[in-house]
Amino acid sequence: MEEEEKRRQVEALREWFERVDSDKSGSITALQLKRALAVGNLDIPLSVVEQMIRMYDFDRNGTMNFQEFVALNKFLLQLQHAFSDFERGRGFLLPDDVYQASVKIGFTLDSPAFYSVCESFDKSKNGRFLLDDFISLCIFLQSARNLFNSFDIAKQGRVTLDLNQFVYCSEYLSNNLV
Ligand SMILES: [Ca+2]
Repeated sequence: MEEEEKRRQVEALREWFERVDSDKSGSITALQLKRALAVGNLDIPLSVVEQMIRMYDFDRNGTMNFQEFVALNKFLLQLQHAFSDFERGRGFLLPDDVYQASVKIGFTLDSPAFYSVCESFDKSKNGRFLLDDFISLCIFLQSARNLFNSFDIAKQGRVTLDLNQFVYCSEYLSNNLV
């Protein structure tokens, strides 16, 4: 039964993927993905969609094949569930909910760092985070974490950067800001 359910989900994903892949190239571009998300009422800036693709572009060809898309979708579902757990029927999260939801996903930032990042993703500057704001924020946190881990080879939760590396990181992360 569970197998059957899984198979159906993959099939539905495959159908979605093929619709998004409008030129039938077997992979989807950032622009195609952005448009498809917009159809689902998610207004995600192109820079963030590009980052989503970079995070799961395992073969590094700049686009998303079905397998890569399945991995990305898994992460997006996790974000969606965390969002639903804390939106309490309002359709948006307040900064404290965003904090709790992000802890649930596994981000463990101290409050000052967290609230400062939070502020930059509050598009409408009213302290309300819609699902697309929340996704953009989490994509930023996740790519910051990936970047950090790539330097934290000894896994000590701490990195030493020289100026070149620092400039590289700043550049890399500022591309992910909305
Ligand atoms: Ca790819």
